[in-house]
Amino acid sequence: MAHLLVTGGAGFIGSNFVHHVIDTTDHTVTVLDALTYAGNRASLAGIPDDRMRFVHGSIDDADLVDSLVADADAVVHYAAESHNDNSLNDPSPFVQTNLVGTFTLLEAVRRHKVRYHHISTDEVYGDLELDDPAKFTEATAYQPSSPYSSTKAGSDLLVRAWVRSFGVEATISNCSNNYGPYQHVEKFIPRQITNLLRGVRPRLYGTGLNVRDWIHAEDHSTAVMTILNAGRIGETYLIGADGEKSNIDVVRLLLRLMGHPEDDFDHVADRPGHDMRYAIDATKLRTELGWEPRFRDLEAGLTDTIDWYRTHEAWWAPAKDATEAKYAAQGQ
Ligand code: NAD
Ligand code: TDX
Repeated sequence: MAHLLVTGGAGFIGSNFVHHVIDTTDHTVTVLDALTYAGNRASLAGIPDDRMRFVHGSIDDADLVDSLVADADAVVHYAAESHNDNSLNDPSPFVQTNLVGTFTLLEAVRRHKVRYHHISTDEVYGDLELDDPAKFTEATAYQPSSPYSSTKAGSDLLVRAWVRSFGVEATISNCSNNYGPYQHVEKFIPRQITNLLRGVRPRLYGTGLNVRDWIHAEDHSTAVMTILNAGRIGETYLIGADGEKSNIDVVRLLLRLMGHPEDDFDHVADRPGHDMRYAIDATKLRTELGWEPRFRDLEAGLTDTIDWYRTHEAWWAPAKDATEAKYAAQGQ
């Protein structure tokens, strides 16, 4: 039995991981989360108090972080500003949370010699051309495009330096696009599902030919647990489930699954600097650590995700109007 400090545990992927830990181990968890617009305490409902303690605070609060890290056997760091569009409007919280927050955690795990796992994204590698047979691997050079991805790339580099210079016991994972329940309605898939539930047509940026490599959040959680248990210190592991699909195909699939004509969507203004394609080669994780994804069928996964949004309007409705007002102001 161990005690994990999970940052960002009230967010989409962090809360999935906390539920996974509670359901599959006897570990206890402290969640440190600032409950920004993206955090939701309700995403952790049902977890007993003797298994999880919730601390409302920020990862850039050095004293708080120091005291929580001192009590932990391992830190799993999910907390971040996570939305590319927001980073184009105001990069400042991205620098503060993703860079200064990660620095604060690294200094604490260095002081207390605590195992650290760093959650990152495939976006640190920039993008691929549509007709390029290549995928990202652990050897791909960093070339981030947006303020979001550049701050995530910077945080990865801090981790690598703290491993090499100070002997911090860290691993890093870079995962592809996640989908599933509890994802904020600002993100592509929940935005379109909740639009359709409200009788609004889906909104596709630009041509919609951009490709994302989709993985279910539960598969992300099992991969992180595998790396935490068996990953080699200092190593980076890419996480992906061979789920490449163009945005326009995802929108058509959602429309069909929700009973609408497949061309019932609108093209809106493109995202500035919009990455064309992401694709993950997860061979290292699969062959070295034996991890395999469980959700291999995007259509089945989306069907369940649609059902979840249909039956959990109370969870997403409070954020929907403000999110759409932001998009409307930028023509999207
Ligand atoms: P999210 O926006 O849903 O959740 C982020 C959480 O972090 C929220 O609960 C928020 O309150 C919290 N947070 C933000 N700033 C904080 C601070 N200063 N101190 C403490 N808590 C703070 O994000 P997500 O989609 O769940 O992403 C989680 C992590 O996974 C991020 O590091 C992200 O870069 C990474 N990631 C996401 C994806 C994806 O597809 N969503 C893919 C790969 C990697
Ligand atoms: O309304 C929309 N219409 C649209 O066409 C929205 C919100 C998005 N898009 C496009 C932009 C992207 O090509 O859909 C794709 C996915 O968009 P997002 O959900 O914003 O994700 P992305 O920018 O790909 O980044 C996501 O994956 C990597 C997460 O938000 C990041 O946190 C993660 O690191």
